[in-house]
Amino acid sequence: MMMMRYLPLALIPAVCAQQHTFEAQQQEPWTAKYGTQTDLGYTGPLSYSHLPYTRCLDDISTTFDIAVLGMPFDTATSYRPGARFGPYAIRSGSRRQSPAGGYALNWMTNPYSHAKVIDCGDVPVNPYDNALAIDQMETAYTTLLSRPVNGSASTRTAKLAHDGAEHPRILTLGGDHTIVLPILRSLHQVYGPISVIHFDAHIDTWPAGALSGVLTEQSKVTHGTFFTLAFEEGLMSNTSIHAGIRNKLHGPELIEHDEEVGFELILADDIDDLGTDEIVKHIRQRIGDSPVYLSFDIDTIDPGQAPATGTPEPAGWTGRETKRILRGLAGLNFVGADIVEVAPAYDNADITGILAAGLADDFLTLFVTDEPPKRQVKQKRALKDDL
Ligand SMILES: [Mn+2]
Repeated sequence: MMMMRYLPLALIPAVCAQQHTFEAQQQEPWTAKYGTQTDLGYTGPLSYSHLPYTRCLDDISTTFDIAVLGMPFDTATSYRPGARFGPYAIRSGSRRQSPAGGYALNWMTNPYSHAKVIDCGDVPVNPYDNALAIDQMETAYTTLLSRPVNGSASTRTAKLAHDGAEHPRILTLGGDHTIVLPILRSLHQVYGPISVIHFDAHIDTWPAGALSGVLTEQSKVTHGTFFTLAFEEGLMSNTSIHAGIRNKLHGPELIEHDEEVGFELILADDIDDLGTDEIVKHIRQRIGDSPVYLSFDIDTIDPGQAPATGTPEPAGWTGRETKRILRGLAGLNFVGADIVEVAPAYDNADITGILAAGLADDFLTLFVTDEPPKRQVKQKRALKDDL
């Protein structure tokens, strides 16, 4: 492969012509000379990691184990809007990813080789009526969740749902964080109350109406109140956990409320005292064997590495630290995942979209692996000896 890269172009037709004799005469010139028309990293229609793209809401004939689904909704944000372009930005950031080149050294596996993963496109979310949009997102999620799994031989499936069936897993590309409310409503129909691992700079458990001030039924539903609403609706168990929190509050009473909503708190600063391994242990102990949903707000990451988000907070975790924590969570009973709040209008050189795509690949790997990778790290001393 590397040799071909440096082969003078003029030689390629001659070499190929020798390889293709009778067969070549039966084929069109491109195929005869160059074989398959493959997409390069920077070419082709845009889908997540160059996966097959299907409008799954219409097409009931395409089966899958894992669906990537966009929810371009951003009309319940408190500060900078723009996450409706999140699915586009994450797909664009994934252009150098592909199933063929998906082997991750730190995971020691390729998630695409374990399951049939496809890009199901975007829910055509109404941008003028939030109640309608939220119903559309729930309906779309339930539509895909109800489909039979493809059943690829080596797929690790989530434990059977309380309806006794296996269900596909959906990786959702947001959208502002409000999209989790319709997702939890849909998952509840299948799994009952579930735990949530919530990576975020903010707790997102504000009391209903705390952000909007004026209490109308719709203004309660925002990207900072959705967990409170989900808990009040009985969608979540009381064993959820936040990770990466560092927002300021009106007072400590909001943390009491956060506990009532079912969350334990891991602050961004805790990584300095506990380290990544202890954070992993905390999360695993909290979740146990429960069906668990992974919700990841890109503002978990320091704005220096992920500036393109609606409510950036300084002094967050790095991409590398976060990815290490994620690998430690392999084997938990993940029933779905999302990455939200990517708003590319505020990006520089696509860095947020590229990082979000890399994190999304880790979520896919969490769906198909049974335990954290056991990579042997060369000891410093041994490394020194080699030199
Ligand atoms: Mn959030």
